[in-house]
This record gives sequence, C-alpha cells and structure tokens, in this order.
Amino acid sequence: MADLNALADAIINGRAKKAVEITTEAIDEGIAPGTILNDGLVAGMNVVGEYFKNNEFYVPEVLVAARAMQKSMDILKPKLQEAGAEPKGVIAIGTVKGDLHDIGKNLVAMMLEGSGFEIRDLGVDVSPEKFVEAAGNGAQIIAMSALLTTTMPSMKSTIDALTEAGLKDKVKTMIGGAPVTQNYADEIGADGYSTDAASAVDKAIELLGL
Ligand code: B1M
Repeated sequence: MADLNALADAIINGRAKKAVEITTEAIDEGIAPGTILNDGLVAGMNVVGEYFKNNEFYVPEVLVAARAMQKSMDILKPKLQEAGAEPKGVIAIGTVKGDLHDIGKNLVAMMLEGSGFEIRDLGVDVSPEKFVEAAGNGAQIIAMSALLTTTMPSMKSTIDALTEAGLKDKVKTMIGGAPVTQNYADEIGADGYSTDAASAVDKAIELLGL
C-alpha cells in the first residue's frame, strides 16, 4: 500500500525518483488524487516551508524539494483535473517589467502550487497590461516579484493599471522580492507583501480568506 507519509518525506528530502514512484503507486491503487496531493505533496512542502522559515533549510534544499514535488505534480495534475479537484485559488505570478530575475519568483510559484493553488506563471519582464489581462482571465491574486530597485515602480504601474481597468477591487495584489518592503507595499496600495516563499503561501491564504 502506498505510504503518503513516505511521499511527504521524499518531497522534504528532495528525492524526486522516490516521490514519483510513490505517487504512481498511489494512483495505481486508486487513492484519490486530492488525498495524494494534500497528505503527500502538500504535507511535505508545508514542512519544507517551515524549515525554510526557521533557517533550517536554505534555497538549494527548497529548490530540490520543489523539483521533486513538480515531478510528482506532472503525473498527478491530469488525475486531479479528471477528478475535478478544486484548486485553493488561482494566482497569476510574474517578475515585473524590465526585470529578468526569476529564481525567487519560481520558488514562490512552486511553494504556492505545492500548497494547492493553481499557478499561471507569466514569466519574467511582465508588463502591467499582461497582469491586467491575467486578472481579467480569472486570476484571484496578481503576484509580482522584483529584484531591482529600478523595476519596483512597475508594481505601482500594474496596480494603477488594474485600477484603471476596474479590476483592482476584484483581485488581490501581492508583492515581494529582495528590495521590496511592507512600507513600499503600503505606499503603492498592494494588498499583501511577504519576505519569502513560505510566508507568501500564508499571505495568499490570508488574502483569499481561506
Ligand atoms: Co542580478 N542583481 N542583475 N542577476 N542578481 C541582484 C538582484 C543585485 C542585488 C546584485 C548586486 O548588485 N549586489 C543587483 C540589484 C541592485 C539593485 O537593484 N539595488 C542586481 C543587478 C544590478 C543586476 C543587473 C542589472 C546586472 C547587470 O547586468 N549590470 C542585471 C539585470 C537584469 C534584469 O533583470 N534586467 C542582473 C542580472 C542577473 C542575472 C541574469 C545574472 C541573474 C538572474 C538569473 C535568474 O534569476 N534567472 C542575477 C542574480 C542571480 C542575482 C543575485 C546574485 C541573486 C538573486 C537571487 O536569485 N536570489 C542578486 C544578488 C543577491 O541577492 N545576492 C542580484 C535568490 C532568490 C531565492 O531570492 O529573488 O530575493 P529572491 O526571492 C526570495 C524573496 O525575495 C521572496 O521569496 C524568495 C524566496 O525566499 N520573493 C517573494 C521573491 N519574489 C517574491 C514575490 C512574492 C513574495 C515573496 O509575492 C508575489
């Protein structure tokens, strides 16, 4: 019988092959895809998030864990869709216009996906118009990352563009990245700010009132 605790452990330890093996076994045994996601993958990523917050894990360990989760998700996603499992919420994420740094953004995206959110990754150098388009297409949170002080103003431009499009009150905005602060979030009217990938998950849950 597939052991979902062992699946969580495989994620925590970044053992992608083992994670895929147990995920496949669990699917073959008819365990509900939602159960595999929540009791195996999400449970594992939650522990990774806690370790990361407490400085017990650093970026490389999180990336390896996230990769293991991603490999399992590749197999599980079609099954989740077939089963009609509802994601926690839809988040469009991107690195803002002019900015090509994506390591932190990817980490945040992976942690959010690992927690059960549907992620629409818009990539890097994302214009305000692209974010607005994503908001119009059903994203509940617009998540923006910036690593350059020179590109941070694009977060404000995006929030202004959402307001102009009449979407600001229909979606939540969330920002982060090394130079970004809570003060800056308050200044530009972003709904949420978080310092790292694990806190981003808590913030998204809070913003959607889950
Ligand atoms: Co660039 N770079 N870089 N760079 N780079 C920095 C950011 C810099 C601080 C280096 C320095 O000068 N000391 C500096 C910025 C200075 C400033 O603006 N004040 C800088 C510069 C200047 C530049 C260029 C302009 C250099 C040049 O060409 N002259 C250029 C700009 C290119 C562009 O974007 N247009 C450039 C290019 C690059 C590379 C392409 C070489 C590469 C990026 C590769 C890639 O991302 N695919 C790169 C890298 C790697 C860095 C450093 C070394 C590392 C950044 C990183 O990935 N950190 C960085 C210096 C440093 O930080 N030591 C530097 C790890 C990552 C996990 O952390 O992204 O902060 P971070 O994400 C964290 C949190 O911030 C948070 O969660 C993540 C996980 O905990 N978070 C969010 C991030 N987004 C979030 C969103 C949220 C919530 C939380 O909600 C939505």
